[in-house]
Amino acid sequence: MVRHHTPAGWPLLLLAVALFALGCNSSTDDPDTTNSQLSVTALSPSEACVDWDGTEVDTNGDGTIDGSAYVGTTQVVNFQSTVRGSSPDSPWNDVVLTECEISYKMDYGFPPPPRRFGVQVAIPANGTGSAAVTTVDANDIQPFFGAGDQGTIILKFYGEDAGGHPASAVGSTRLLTATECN
Ligand SMILES: [Ca+2]
Repeated sequence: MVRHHTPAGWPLLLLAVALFALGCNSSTDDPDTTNSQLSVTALSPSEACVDWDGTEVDTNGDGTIDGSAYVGTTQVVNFQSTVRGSSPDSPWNDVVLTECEISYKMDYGFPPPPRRFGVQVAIPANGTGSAAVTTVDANDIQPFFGAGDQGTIILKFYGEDAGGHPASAVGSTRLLTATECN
């Protein structure tokens, strides 16, 4: 069944447009942004070590070493929430981050492609949270990294607060290559 627009719907639409315009005019409090300011306080370990030559392994089980296995790099990312405004500890300012985007800047040479994947990090208002993140994918090691390669990994996190306002956090870590990582 097709519904036709009637004039009765217009006043409500105009009111909605007016309220939206009013909200945009407020320079001190953007209604579309969370009051929780998130910062990445530290990564552990602080640098991403890439074991560029892998570990020699017996891939077919015949007792002789015939290939290399590569292990990705995992780091724990720590977050701190700092809430602005009158009710800093309100649960409405609790944030859940649900997506991580990682990109690479190499000092020399080509970087691996950026990666985007889901995470689940809860950061209470004025509290802290943490998540283990694979900062270097094992599959990227052989094609992109060699001896002496260095760069920077940029981590961007996206989510929203309990009121549905978008929230984000940005961090970075140094990428170093070695033949053995702890
Ligand atoms: Ca190695």
